[in-house]
Amino acid sequence: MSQFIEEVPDQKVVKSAIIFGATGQDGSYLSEYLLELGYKVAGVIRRTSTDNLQNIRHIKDLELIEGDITDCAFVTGLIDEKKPDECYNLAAQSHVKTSFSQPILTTEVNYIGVLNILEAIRKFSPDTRFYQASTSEMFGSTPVSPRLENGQQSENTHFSPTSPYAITKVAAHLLLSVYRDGYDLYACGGILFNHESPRRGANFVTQKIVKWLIELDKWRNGNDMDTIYTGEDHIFDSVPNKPAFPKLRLGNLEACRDWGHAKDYVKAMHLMLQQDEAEDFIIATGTTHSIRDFLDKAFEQFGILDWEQYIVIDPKYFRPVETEYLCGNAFKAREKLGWVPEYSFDTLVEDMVESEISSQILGN
Ligand code: NAP
Ligand code: G4F
Repeated sequence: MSQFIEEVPDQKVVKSAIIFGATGQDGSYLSEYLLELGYKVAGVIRRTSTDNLQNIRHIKDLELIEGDITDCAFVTGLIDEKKPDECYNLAAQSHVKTSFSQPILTTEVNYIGVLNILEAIRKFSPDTRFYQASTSEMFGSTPVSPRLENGQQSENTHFSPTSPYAITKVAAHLLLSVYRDGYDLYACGGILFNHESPRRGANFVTQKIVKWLIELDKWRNGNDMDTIYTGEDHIFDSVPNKPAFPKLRLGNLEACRDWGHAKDYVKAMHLMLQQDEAEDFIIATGTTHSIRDFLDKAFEQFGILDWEQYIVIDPKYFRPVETEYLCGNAFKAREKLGWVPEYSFDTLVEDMVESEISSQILGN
């Protein structure tokens, strides 16, 4: 039994969980979700010189523990001390483009970090159930057809990673079956397709677009688009002496992603650890959209239909190799976990835009 399980007054046993990567998008939603379910939750956060707590500051009852997943002594000590019922590894260098410029760091965090946790669980807390944040990026350049059934990647689709990030995730994912089969650990890989939310990091494409639109809207300040004209890199207003506004600079607009909402996806993580046997699952919406589609929908929220004139294609944002097409088949998760997403592509974009507008009004 977990050492930090406590008997609560009504005698119910409280489950315990550790979340590595608690400050991130998923870590913050998962912390909230597990606390709502009555878990005792400890979140691992990195010591930083600047604020990284914006996603979790509001969460009461989340125990914060400073540490780094690459520090074997820290990870081992933590797992040994807490012996949690469940351990979720959401910590990662999670930006695909950054993994091309920082491949060693990406490997240390995304692969060695996972080994540190698995070894600690194996040696000191073998009853702990482990969730690893695997990713659709592992499918990489899998051709759309004829290998894909219905144009969707499933648990049977082979991995063909196209970035250092994806390779670290494949390596970590392969460790899971080794620890399952070799040491009888309960270790699951959630192969999650892209999921976004108001808490998405600002340098992922969806949030980058939404945040730029909010700034454009503030700059417009009630002026309609008729009074605005565009140059090569900037947008100009007919109001005299008003500074020009920089256009939105993006890379590849043709790539397709299966975008869901992080709030739906953290529920699937939890479900995966409640099964009789540990298995890997695809978590996805089953629909895919290009970056162009996202631009259509996001600009439409601001009444702008001709978004092309506000965009600059900048080679800086292209990757050396691109994952062009992702669309997931979550049939197994639906059947075995009973998991069905609540958000659609449209409601996801609306939530991101509306939340950003509200947080601007509230000054958060
Ligand atoms: P995220 O917002 O970038 O969060 C990553 C978290 O990892 C942050 O809390 C970060 O801390 C922490 N971290 C980074 N390096 C660390 C280290 N050395 N030690 C300890 N913590 C460290 O990512 P996310 O979108 O929530 O994704 C969660 C996980 O799912 C990641 O593993 C990601 O690769 C994977 N994934 C994401 C998606 C998606 O679409 N979101 C899809 C599939 C898989 P700081 O706040 O201090 O930076
Ligand atoms: O938003 P992105 O950076 O996400 P990406 O590369 O798909 O990775 C995310 O999803 C993965 C799951 O499939 C996770 F494993 C990973 O941790 C992360 O959460 O880019 C999405 C697409 C790419 O095709 C990229 O080339 O948008 C394209 N893009 C076009 N312009 C851009 C930009 N991406 C970014 N970040 N910035 C741009 O300016």
